[in-house]
Amino acid sequence: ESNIVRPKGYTVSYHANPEMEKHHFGQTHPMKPWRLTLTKSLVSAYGMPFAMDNYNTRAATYEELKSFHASDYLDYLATAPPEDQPRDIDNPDKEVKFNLGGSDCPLFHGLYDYCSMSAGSSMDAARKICNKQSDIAIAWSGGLHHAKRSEASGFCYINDIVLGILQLLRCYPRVLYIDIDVHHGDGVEEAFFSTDRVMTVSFHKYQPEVFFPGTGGLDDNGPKSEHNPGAHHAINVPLNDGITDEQYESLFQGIIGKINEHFRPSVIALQCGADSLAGDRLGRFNLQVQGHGACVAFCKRLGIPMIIFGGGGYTPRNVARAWAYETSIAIDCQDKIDPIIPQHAPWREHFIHETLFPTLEQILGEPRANRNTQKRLQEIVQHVHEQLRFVAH
Ligand code: VJV
Ligand code: CA
Ligand code: ZN
Repeated sequence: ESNIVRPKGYTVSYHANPEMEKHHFGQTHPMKPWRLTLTKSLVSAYGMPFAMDNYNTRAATYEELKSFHASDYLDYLATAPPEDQPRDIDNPDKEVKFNLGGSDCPLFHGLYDYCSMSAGSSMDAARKICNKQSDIAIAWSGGLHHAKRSEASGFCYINDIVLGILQLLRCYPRVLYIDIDVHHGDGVEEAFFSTDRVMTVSFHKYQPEVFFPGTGGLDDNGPKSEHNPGAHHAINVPLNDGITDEQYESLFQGIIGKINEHFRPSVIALQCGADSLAGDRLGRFNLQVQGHGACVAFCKRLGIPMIIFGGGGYTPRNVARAWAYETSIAIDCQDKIDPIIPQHAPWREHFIHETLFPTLEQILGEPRANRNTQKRLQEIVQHVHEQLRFVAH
């Protein structure tokens, strides 16, 4: 597509390691690394790589991973026998301790390579932002927001976001982390609980006991002790099933706009989990590609350097649509691309409906009931604005 050209005045970079996509969590596991291949094929079919710097990234080293993770955890991750191998009789307690080997976080072949490739792409993106070689750096293979220092959780083993933000903190005073995955970004929130240099904001479905991970209530704003500079720097936006584009956009703009004024971030880290889209296998929202993308567009208009991560997303054709559209927003060609998916796009048959923007009726047949009242959404915005009175920079 010759109409896709480099944006004027700023640089967008795309960071990926094609080896990562070849890993499998298991036949019916919801996480399918292959969705990254589908995303890249759409991005390429639209000619978008011509408008970006494309980096084939290396895996993160053990030392790089150690800037957040504990070495006993990394050692076990690197050496644990895959599920179909004989069990490790010397370490019966380690799988339990590190939450490895259950159905959410299986020990699959090449696990350590997969993890270090995801982290490598995200860290490369962060470094290009630090060096000012890039203004918007895209790492769709990252966004694994549940991983803890010494524990795997919710399909996440290595927290590439925390590693990326630690890079950014070397060169920028304040980082705003925004998470639009349908799940709470608990791992990132916890990692930066005690600093006022990172503000974390997660929008998610919240229904403790029923929906993973069960944290991220409205009043969860960071430990409230006297001497904790990180108090009030965790913002949570707990939502119910069925939220629509219109509601989500107004909530996002009301909250992120205000946070931008008060916190004055020097850089944004945006996790774009696509499981908040309608029709996701695990998600419960009614967002369309347009509404999801509007969050990216809003952040871009703030005119601050930005890293864009992937995250969840369990209906691969919808993940690829959203992330391809969001790539087009980054390079400012969203109004030039044809909504009809190009004839020559590989795997075009996966995109039933053949458009980047299927309607809710096309996606769901019958839309999911919306359990979010305007009154509750206004209370949430009110609460966030009150938190921000404690935040001054
Ligand atoms: O709800 C949970 C934990 C359980 C224990 C494990 N069983 C399978 C499910 C209930 C309490 N885990 C969540 C984890 C969601 C992780 C989301 C990750 C992200 O999008 O935020 C970022 C990448 C959960 N929900 C659904 C499943 N697990 C699930 C796991 C499976 C599965 C079906 C559903 C694992 C294997 C197989 N099917 C074959
Ligand atoms: Ca979230
Ligand atoms: Zn998720």
